[in-house]
Amino acid sequence: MANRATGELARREFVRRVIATGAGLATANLGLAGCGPKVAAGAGEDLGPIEKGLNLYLWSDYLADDTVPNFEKEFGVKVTVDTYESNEEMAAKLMAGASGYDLVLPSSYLFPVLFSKDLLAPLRRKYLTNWGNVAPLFLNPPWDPGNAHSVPWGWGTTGIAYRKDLVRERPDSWAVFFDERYRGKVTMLDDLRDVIGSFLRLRGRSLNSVDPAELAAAKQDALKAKPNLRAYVSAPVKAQLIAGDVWIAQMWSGDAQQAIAEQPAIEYLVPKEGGTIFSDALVMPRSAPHQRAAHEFLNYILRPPVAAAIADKTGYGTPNQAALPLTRAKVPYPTADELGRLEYQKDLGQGSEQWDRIWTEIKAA
Ligand code: SPD
Repeated sequence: MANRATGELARREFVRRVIATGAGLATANLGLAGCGPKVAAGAGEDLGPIEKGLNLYLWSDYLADDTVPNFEKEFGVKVTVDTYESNEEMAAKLMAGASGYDLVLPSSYLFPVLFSKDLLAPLRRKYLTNWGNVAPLFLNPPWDPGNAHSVPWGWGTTGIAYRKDLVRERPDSWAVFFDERYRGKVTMLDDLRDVIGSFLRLRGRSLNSVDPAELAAAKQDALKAKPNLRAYVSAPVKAQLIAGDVWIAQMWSGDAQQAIAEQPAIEYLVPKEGGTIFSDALVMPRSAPHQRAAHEFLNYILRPPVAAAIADKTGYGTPNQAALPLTRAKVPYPTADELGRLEYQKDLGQGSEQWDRIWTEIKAA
């Protein structure tokens, strides 16, 4: 199935582009002031014996095939996995009171919202004996001081994947979505932050802008692109790109690498105007019913071979320093300088309503 050699080449190209584009987590301006957690790392009593079940709520296509089966076998725990396609879908479910989940996997910009609703339990570091494998870049991030509530899972970028056998010119600008030659053959992510954010970047604006005029312009751009789009679609676009039904797709880097592994004619790039860099991390809701099993799972994914297998299967960068030499692609971490043209998504605060309204209008048009 996967063409490993070509996949590795494409990954190196991805890394080269991240490196050519891409500020350390600790220095990134994430707009998180006043949004921090209320409890310090390691707080809480002992968790007791491991439970028999574990309920995960994760982004789709973000596991290696053997991650869950091997954990179930070793720990005698039955794991259920529900998946989602966007941070907003997951947050809506948690905020509506979904209570059975033990671990969920938000991107960094969602942390202030989850903290503001007091949804996250502090982690007991004493159960995380493999914590020392986390790369320094992912320690003490601004969105979770002291990593008190999260274990980093993966990082990546938002860019463009395209079929180089079907598209003559390299689509290295977000403006490609205006090109009528590709009508019906292009898709954008079903994700308001990435769609509106990319048109803000096209005009040289921050992808976290809450300026009404800048957002109005981004909306107009999105409406201009919409007639060309086959759909707003996230992870499921992989199959359409592999089949050649879609030629150009806004995609997350790892999902693009998964498609490249199946179809070597696909290439991934970060547009010249720049784009998103994201970091996703596992967190435990306060309502988690299986907290000891959750900690065992967190410690398990901190094992280098487990983290390496996840990175290799999913195409996302691993925050696990000890796993890096075990991965086929050995994706190095971006430096502060390299991150210059990439931007972390921030919580939009009061601006969220404006973004939501614009997104609803775009989708309804
Ligand atoms: N299939 C896994 C996708 C993970 C994407 N996470 C971050 C998205 C940021 N907009």
